[in-house]
Amino acid sequence: MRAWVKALGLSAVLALAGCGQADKPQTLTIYNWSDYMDPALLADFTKETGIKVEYSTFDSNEILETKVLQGHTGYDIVTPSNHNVPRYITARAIAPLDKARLPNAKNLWPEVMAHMAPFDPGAKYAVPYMWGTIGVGYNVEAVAKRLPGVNIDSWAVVFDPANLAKLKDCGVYYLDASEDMYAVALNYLGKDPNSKTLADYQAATDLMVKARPYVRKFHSSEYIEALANGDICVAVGYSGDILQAKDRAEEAKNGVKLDYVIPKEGSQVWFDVFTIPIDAPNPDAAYKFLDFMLRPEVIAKASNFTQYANANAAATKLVDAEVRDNPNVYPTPEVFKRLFVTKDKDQALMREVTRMWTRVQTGQ
Ligand code: N2P
Repeated sequence: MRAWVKALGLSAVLALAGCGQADKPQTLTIYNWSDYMDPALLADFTKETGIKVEYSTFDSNEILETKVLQGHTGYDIVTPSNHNVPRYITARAIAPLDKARLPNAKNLWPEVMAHMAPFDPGAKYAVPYMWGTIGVGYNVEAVAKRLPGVNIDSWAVVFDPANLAKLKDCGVYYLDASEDMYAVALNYLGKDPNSKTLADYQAATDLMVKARPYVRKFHSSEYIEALANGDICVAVGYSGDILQAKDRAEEAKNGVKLDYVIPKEGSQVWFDVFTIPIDAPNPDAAYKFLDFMLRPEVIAKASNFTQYANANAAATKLVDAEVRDNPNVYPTPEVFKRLFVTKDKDQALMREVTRMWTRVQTGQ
């Protein structure tokens, strides 16, 4: 050993050479949907592995996709929905997975994997996390007062201006998520939710432009609190989010009674998946986290917290009965018949949808 190495001491030299990583705590950077992770699980992961988790959130696929397709996100894990994945793969924005590093993938539910197959052939890029539906969350009493005798079982509650006019004063929110909103609006109009015909999107735009004066806000996560504390009475939202709102209101004992409905005309079922960006700074930590989340006892806790179904067959029996037996979380085969999957759109159609969605939001 040279004299200066001896003088500095070996560990200092290793640190200078960038080999001293063992002393430095590792970091895992996760970008996930809001209200979508039990913080206790992140703490458990850190306790077990020593890997610190930097966790941040988004609330729409559109926000996530813009970032991920640009690259250099600094994230190790991101969580798009099924219909976004093909565009991520084409853009080479996410890395193919080394399955040997995910032994717990054996627990995944074959039926959920079959739904994902068209989006990620061979399950090469994505590990399913949670899945759920889009529907209507509503304040039972406030809506009954304004729409007496009306069954709250149709998309007409949120798309028909005659209903909306009566609900305006108590507050209606729409998701700020163009693909999700077009899918359910097209379906309500009796059109293919995966239509590639611009005239169909035009008709859905007209429908939502007419509804817009009665919509207080387009937002994809604030409706949880707003419903729970009685600030609004109706929201087009994601199943588990609305069920979380219902729980928050019950815990607050504020007299707000909420319910969630998957309208009779049918709705979208979506699957959110963990993926690793191609330039993830710490893919090793990402693999460790993914395999941790694939443990049945871990993912069951995640579902208990989020009120979304997970994609782990071995976990179903470990999920709280209250969550597992709720058809708004785990839809029965009967309910499933009404659900459709949104397919991926090419960039040209995406551009049109984004342009029309701006019209909906601005009313012009
Ligand atoms: C979580 C919403 C996730 C559902 N707040 C959208 N795919």
